[in-house]
Amino acid sequence: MKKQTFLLLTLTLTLLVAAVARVNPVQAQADLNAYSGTPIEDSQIDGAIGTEWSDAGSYTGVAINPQGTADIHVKNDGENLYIAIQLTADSNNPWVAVMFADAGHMTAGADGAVFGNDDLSANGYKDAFFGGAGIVGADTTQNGTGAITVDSQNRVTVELKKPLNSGDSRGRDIAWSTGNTYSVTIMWDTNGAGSSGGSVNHYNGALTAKTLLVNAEAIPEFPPTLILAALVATLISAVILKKRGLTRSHQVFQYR
Ligand SMILES: [Ca+2]
Ligand SMILES: [Ca+2]
Ligand SMILES: [Ca+2]
Repeated sequence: MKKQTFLLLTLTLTLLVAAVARVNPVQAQADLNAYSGTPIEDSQIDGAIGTEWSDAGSYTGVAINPQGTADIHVKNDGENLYIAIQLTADSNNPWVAVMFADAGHMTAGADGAVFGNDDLSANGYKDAFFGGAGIVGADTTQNGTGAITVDSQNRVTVELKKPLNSGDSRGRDIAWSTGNTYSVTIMWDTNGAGSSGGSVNHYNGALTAKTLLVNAEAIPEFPPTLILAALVATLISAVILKKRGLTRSHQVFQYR
């Protein structure tokens, strides 16, 4: 290998390492990072995940309550918080709830988003509040938009658009701001009290909460230096391969 080629390779590798380091900035670790992103229209809160979530923080296999895991997308636009949750239930009539508080059984005074609860909104969303174990009510002033769909495989999709600060203190609505981390508890139920057809009770098991960062920053972009470094590396490889190829064909010619 020529000295110049070696130097170029070294430079390229250095650039690559620097670029990769930029992709993973050191920051406070929250379970769910609600990056700053483009607003989602109310009409796209329809219980189907589309490209409206492409600039969200996306997670797979997140443990939820009382059992199972979910795929989750979260972002904010400075005015609203957006959450999408996909899980597989054991019936086609579950309810799903996000409690905007630390882990607890319907913590008194906590704000909530409830989906598909037969007592509140059988196939839809209610802005709600919790009043302690077993007590949940719909806010007098409904804020935000939500949707729930359940397919033939009991795959449940929930989408929520909720004001970061609606000003509705009676409905216990969150008053959140960007740059801060908060707790959320995600739960589901299929064995009664607003659900049916399954055996999962949200009371069972130890409840766990997730931390959620309302990030003022957008999701880090693919750095231009990384693209440049990759292009240079490809070019060098191509040149080396071409040289080797020429040498080989020359040798073959000599053996004839
Ligand atoms: Ca949607
Ligand atoms: Ca509320
Ligand atoms: Ca409200």
